[in-house]
Amino acid sequence: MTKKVFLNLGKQPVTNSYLKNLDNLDKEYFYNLKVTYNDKNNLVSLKNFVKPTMMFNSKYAHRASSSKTMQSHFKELSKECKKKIKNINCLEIGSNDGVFIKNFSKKNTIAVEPCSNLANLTNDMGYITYPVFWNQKISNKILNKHGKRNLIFSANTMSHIEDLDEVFTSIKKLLDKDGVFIFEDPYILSVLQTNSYDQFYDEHAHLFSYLSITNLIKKFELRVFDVKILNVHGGSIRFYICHNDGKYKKKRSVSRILNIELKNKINKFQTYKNFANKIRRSKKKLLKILKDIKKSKKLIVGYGATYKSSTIYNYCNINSKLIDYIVDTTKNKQNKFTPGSHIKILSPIKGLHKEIKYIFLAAWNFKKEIINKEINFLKEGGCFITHVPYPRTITLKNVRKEIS
Ligand code: DWN
Repeated sequence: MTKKVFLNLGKQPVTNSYLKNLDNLDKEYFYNLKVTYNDKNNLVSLKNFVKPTMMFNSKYAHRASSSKTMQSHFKELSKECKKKIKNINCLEIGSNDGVFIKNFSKKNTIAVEPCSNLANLTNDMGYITYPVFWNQKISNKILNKHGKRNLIFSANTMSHIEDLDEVFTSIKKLLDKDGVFIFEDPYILSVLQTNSYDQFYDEHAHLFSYLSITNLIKKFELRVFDVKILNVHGGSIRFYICHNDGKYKKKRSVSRILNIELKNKINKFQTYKNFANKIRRSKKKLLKILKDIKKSKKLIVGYGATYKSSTIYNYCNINSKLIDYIVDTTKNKQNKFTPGSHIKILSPIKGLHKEIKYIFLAAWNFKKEIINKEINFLKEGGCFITHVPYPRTITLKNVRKEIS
């Protein structure tokens, strides 16, 4: 056995394909979302990959700056990088709306972002941004034009790239002798521990562990010298990578994380099968909560038209009969419909009013930020519904323990 399917999340649409209207639904694209575990390199990946241009294009909706949590997260990291590396010349792969690079000088920073609407944004901000997918061609171009980089950074992008060998081949060439490649993505162990199966969708071609990344980079003579577990996006992992002969000493965090992963058996197929069973139960429980509320004809509003929630809605067959509509602060998602599930997206100003008593926390990864912002909703008798780590309701009575 090498790659084996452990989870089948059914027919799923392209998560970024928000619909302007509900005409021509027969043209909507669907693929089978199945998740595999590879026992040769411990990597968790999708079985069927969606064509990158279908996901990442000039209509890309997600704005990384849309949460305060993420803005301060990247600001903190930029401070850490400035302490660690002298005279930074930075490259960011997948720069979105510039939430990370805006903390660095325009002179020494380069970005690569395949969604041209986002690349236009950071080019307008004064950062050279190449509007292309990351591959050896663009890497060689940067090498010839701008030289080697002593900081290569990427957040929530490595997990989006199907061909990881291509990534590490190019990083090996472009990274300065004592340079650092830092990247962070959702952590498979957090997904297993919190039953957050919605981290599986078209864009997340892979979900990483320390074990899988060390297995993947070995042959490129790269090594992980530090690793951090982060709270953001429901549990992420950040890798600090250098050349095998780079100056960085291996930190204690590395053996600590390895032990945690082995203790949690992330190298055993049975772990993934157990997870899949829990997900089937989670689906039933969530549907029961929503259907019980609907019996009393109350409105249920989704909070955040997240890409993640597309997996929940389509896997659990949730449509506008269960979730009346969704609110989201992102302007270019508003007044559109979610892919596959066809639920209308409104601005919070339009959609959040006194009559609403039930909110499904689709952006559960920002639970603390959202609950703090919407505390009056709870004070007025409102109730949040979440599925992470298990389906339940959050009221004023139990909110403290939820956000502490
Ligand atoms: O990797 C990815 C992550 C980082 O971002 C991508 N593949 C796509 C995207 O995934 P997502 O949509 O699941 O990410 P978020 O960051 O969980 O999305 C949150 C959504 O909720 C945004 O559309 C903004 C919205 N939101 C809101 O309306 N009010 C968020 C907050 C905090 C709020 O207060």
